[in-house]
Amino acid sequence: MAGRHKSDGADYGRRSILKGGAAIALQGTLGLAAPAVLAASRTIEMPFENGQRELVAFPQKRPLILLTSRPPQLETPFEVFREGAITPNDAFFVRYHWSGIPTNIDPARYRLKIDGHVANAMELSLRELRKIAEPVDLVAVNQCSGNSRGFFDPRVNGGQLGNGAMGNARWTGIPLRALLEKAGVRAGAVQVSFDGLDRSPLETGPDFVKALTLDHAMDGEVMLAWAMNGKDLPFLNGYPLRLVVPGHYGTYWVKHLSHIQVLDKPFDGFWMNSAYRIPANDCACVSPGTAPTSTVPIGRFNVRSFITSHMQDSIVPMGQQVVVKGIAFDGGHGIQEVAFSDDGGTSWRAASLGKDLGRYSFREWSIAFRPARKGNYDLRVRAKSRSGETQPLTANWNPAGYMRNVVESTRVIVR
Ligand SMILES: Nc1nc2c(c(=O)[nH]1)N[C@H]1C(S)=C(S)[C@@H](COP(=O)(O)O)O[C@H]1N2
Ligand SMILES: [Mo]
Repeated sequence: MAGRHKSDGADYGRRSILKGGAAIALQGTLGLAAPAVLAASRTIEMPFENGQRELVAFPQKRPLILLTSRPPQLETPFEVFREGAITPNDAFFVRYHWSGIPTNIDPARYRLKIDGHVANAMELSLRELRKIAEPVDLVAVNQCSGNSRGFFDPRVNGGQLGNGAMGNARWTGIPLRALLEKAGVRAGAVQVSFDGLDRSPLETGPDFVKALTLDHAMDGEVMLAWAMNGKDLPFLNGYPLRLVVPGHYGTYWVKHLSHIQVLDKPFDGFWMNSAYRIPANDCACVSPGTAPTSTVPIGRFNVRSFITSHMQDSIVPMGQQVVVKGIAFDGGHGIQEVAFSDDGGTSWRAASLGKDLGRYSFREWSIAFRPARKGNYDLRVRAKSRSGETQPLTANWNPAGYMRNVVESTRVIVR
């Protein structure tokens, strides 16, 4: 599960954060100029081979697990999920594909363009956009398709992520539907595409553009969001505006949104046609080491659950009651039940569910655990969604390392 911290003795973390804080006094400026911002404070060991990572504080972020710095790709240290059901903005993971990310956005000059198969093509300022509809709030998990990829066996290419490429936040914005209605979708429209301000540094690199079916885009739940947990979006999470696609993998949650196009034929760009595709079967899986014969674009999350109160090899006192806690979520049906096992999955009992923040949110759970003997215990949790979907006991495999949701095992040591 989550890694262990190792101090390298030099505590640059605090200085980095202060420098970062000063550099981003202006909300719309990333402030990556100061090299000290990138000073590593600690390292962390992910529990798989070649898992050593630096913890680095980028602007507006506490030290996070560094995958790459150009573009910034940062994973949330798993311990953060102990802080509660909402992931703090400064700890929320960051994922980009191209290094050509915006570093300075003037909110007064920012415009969102909507055109294509519409009656009224428009360019809207943030102020105009906010006036289109009453703001809505939704708590929803954002999770990268490749979250937990580092655990795949056999190993697969791509960012070697632990379980921290996910986060849960309260998003504020307007329904995408309101904008589409204002623009007037014309008969014959089938899809809507979304582009942000980032670009490939190479001319040959395909721009990061994603598409949704028109029905999905019009479902009233997909949001144009400008706030996260009551604050402006952190720059690296898509300031000043991003798409929120509840229950769907992060790849669709386009950041620094700049251009929405209504299409009268299916979008055929690289990031829909070649990337982010899964085997076209129920488990989105193939036998390890083989290639799927047909694929479809990735869609909704499968169901997952985690223990957050106890890390691998935590010490638990014998004969005393401790409370084991964690989180569960799925692609939008909501969590029906979370089963807990302290014997490696031989016997299970139901955990209590915490406050319901909505069917797209992390759902907290907890259960009492009183170990009667000394030694190692293999703790497991298995969530079931309201649609009856549950987690597999052995991991599914696919070549891109997407959608891992095997029942996790956390070993604790009772003394
Ligand atoms: N503009 C832009 N938006 C993007 C991406 C990107 O590369 N560029 N990556 C997507 C992917 S794959 C993920 S997982 C999410 C991650 O959101 P976050 O960086 O706010 O955590 O952003 C999505 N939106
Ligand atoms: Mo992603």
